[in-house]
Amino acid sequence: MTPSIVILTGAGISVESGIRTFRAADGLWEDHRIEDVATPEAFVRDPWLVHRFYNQRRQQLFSEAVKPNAAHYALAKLEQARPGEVLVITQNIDNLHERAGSRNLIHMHGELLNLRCAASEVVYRTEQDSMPEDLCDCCGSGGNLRPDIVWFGEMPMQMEACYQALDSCELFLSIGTSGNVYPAAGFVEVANAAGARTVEINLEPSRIHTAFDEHVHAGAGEAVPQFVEQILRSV
Ligand code: BV8
Repeated sequence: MTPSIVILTGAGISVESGIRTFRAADGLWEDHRIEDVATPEAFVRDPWLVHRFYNQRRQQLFSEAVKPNAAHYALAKLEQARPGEVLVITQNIDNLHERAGSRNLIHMHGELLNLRCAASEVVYRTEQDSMPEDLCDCCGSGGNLRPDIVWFGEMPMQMEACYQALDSCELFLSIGTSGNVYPAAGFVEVANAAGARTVEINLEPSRIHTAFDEHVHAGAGEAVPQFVEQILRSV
């Protein structure tokens, strides 16, 4: 059953869970532009810096202060109420959607809790810090493990599944994304071409707000549960 409701989420849905957005950090981390830390070239240039960047963000997930918020729970409730009809595609690499109960979920930019062997492509689940010299079980040597994250200039994950769902959806909901990063920022045009109703829920108009039929400019924690109730009250 192809989902009739496709939901794209970005860093804004996790703000009320205590995770900073890219733009709020002015795109900077330890005085590095995010685009300079989250690239394959950065990893070759300074693997310790890049591992540290992701170790810090991974450890945040285990802090008492970081947990799913009402927006994550509302999307999980919608999926449970409409089995098979809802797909969440998240740009986020945190695990808040899963912890809230979402199951039909694509992490198009990868996951903080996964490492990948660059040689064998084997993916390893981890909650620990990673270091460049870590050995991987598949090769038994060091230096091949990297965050299983899509960096700038790399192809996002499961794009065929994303486009297949977008091509036939009836409702496309974009939540908490500035519309700066492609190909995610182009999803609304695919949904428009499929004749879907397109809605943007974001604190402020995104860079691509004119592409949407409807807009709700408010915090996700308040706006998403309300929007989900509206859907559940309709047919
Ligand atoms: C690709 C993982 C091609 C990493 C991320 C030059 C060279 C190479 C590529 C490019 C280039 N120029 C352009 C590109 C394309 C590039 C791109 O789009 N760059 C941008 C900067 C111009 N894209 C890529 O490189 C992509 N790959 O093009 O591959 C290719 C083709 C064929 C074969 C091979 C390759 C890959 C992009 C993925 C990069 N990885 N994440 C990591 O996380 O460390 S992207 C990263 O930034 C996030 O995942 C997220 O996607 C993005 C940040 O965007 P948002 O989620 O929107 O977050 P942001 O902070 O921007 O906005 C938050 C919004 O929330 C704000 O609007 C705010 O108002 C709102 N908000 C705040 N609080 C709330 C709220 N809303 C609601 N409620 C609240 N409470």
